[in-house]
Amino acid sequence: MRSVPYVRLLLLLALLAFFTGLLVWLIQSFLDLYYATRYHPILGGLLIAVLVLLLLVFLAASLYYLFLFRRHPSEKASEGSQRPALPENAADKRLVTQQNLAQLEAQMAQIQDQVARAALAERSALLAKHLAQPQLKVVVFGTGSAGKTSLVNALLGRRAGAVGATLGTTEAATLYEWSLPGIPEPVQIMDCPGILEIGPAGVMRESEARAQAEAADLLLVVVDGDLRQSEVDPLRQLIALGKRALLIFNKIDRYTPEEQQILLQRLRERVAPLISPQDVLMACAAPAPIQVGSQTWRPEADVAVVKDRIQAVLYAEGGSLALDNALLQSQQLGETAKRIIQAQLRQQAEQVIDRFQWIVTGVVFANPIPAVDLLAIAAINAQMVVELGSVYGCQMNLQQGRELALSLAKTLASLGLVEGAIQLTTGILATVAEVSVVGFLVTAPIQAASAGYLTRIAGKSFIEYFQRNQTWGEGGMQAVVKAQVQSTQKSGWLQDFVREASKRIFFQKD
Ligand SMILES: Nc1nc2c(ncn2[C@@H]2O[C@H](COP(=O)(O)OP(=O)(O)OP(=O)(O)O)[C@@H](O)[C@H]2O)c(=O)[nH]1
Ligand SMILES: [Mg+2]
Repeated sequence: MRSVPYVRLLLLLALLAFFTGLLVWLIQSFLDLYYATRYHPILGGLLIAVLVLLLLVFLAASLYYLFLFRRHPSEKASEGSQRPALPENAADKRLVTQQNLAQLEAQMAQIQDQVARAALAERSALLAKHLAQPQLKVVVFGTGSAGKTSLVNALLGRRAGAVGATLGTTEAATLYEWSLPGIPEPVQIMDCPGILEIGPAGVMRESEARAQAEAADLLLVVVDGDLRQSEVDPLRQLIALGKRALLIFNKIDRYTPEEQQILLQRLRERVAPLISPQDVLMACAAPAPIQVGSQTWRPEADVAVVKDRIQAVLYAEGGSLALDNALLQSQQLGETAKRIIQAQLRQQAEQVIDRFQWIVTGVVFANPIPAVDLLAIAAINAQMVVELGSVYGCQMNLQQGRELALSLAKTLASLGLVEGAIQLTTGILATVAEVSVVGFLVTAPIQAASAGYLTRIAGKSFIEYFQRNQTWGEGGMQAVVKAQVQSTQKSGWLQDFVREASKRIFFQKD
């Protein structure tokens, strides 16, 4: 990957050298011409004028491309920053969260899937409740058997969850009330299943743990040794969401004091600057029993440093952590609702396309002509455009639909898609039909199936157009159409369609 910029630079230098050579040759040629014609009153002046004009055009083109190049990075930067900047003060955070929740109400009204709508409504009501009466949720997150449950038990001072030497002891996230003196808000602590475990059950548990971590006000990330890169990555993602985290180095009784210090230092370096050094702490949540002669001594858990730090963080930042979290949750709920609505609209739009592709196929089959008639197809597609527009909330009349359908038909023709469609459908029909596919008899199925296929490509392209607020994007209509052709061919849709059309229309036995 790193070699790409060098290759580009070399190419640029080679091009520059080439164009400089061309320019020198051009100037030389002009000078030769000028010397040859300098005593001619008109020709000499004309040559100078052409030369000046050419130079001006060259200068203008260079300036234009320089402008494009300079504009590009800033545009990219604005695309990259997907997350909107968070408001600074508490009142604004609260206000934006409330606005997001109000917007969510409107989004939910559009969702037809009752189950999805009820789930969103429940989460939204819970969030509104938390906004009115803040609660603080501390989520314990980390790899399997790192001692998460042991830490929760030690912090709560009771045996709340089951502890075991094998991975996957905790199968579901569990929430406990935690009375922490000095914190105004009620505090809860959640024990999560471990991450990075193999097998389908492990993957499911991990996704639950991640979802819980995303909803945390404060994260306790538990490790029992050096952090692996695979552990740093999820942590990085959570912190990028704005999560406040403490890193707990547990099971320190397994190391000598010198080893503990070396490991602690290494952990602090690994997570800097995501987590500051004072938030990387050592703990001994369930020390191993020690055999002294015939006696077994069970040392006490030591999590005092961790508890003190949690208290200090929640006391100083609890209110703002809860607000940040509520804001994040409200944004995520909005994004979820948006995704559901988009999928719903796409499904409705697909139904429209489905209907029109069969209408076009039927009409063309009933009125076969020697060639695929794009104008006739466009006339029917005009109505499809109007209906697709209305799915995406864009009211247009039949005339506007006709214009769009016509310009798309022209693009289909210019891309050679009509010939392509005929070739493809002929090939498929040859395998589908029992009779050999030659002669006039099969012209109608070929024309009809091609017309149905082109209607689908047109319809799918229009979905993209309406989804992008009635624009074709950077590559224009051609790029959208090409992408639809590729994805339709990859999906094997045409084979199924021709087979289905053969059964339903072309070769139906009645
Ligand atoms: N030596 C030592 N062992 C510990 C310590 N904390 C936990 N353990 C042991 O580590 C093992 C795993 O502990 P758990 O608390 O069940 O770990 P977990 O992270 O909740 O594990 P899962 O729920 O399976 O993901 C148990 O055998 C604990 O006794 C510690 O501080 N020192
Ligand atoms: Mg556990």
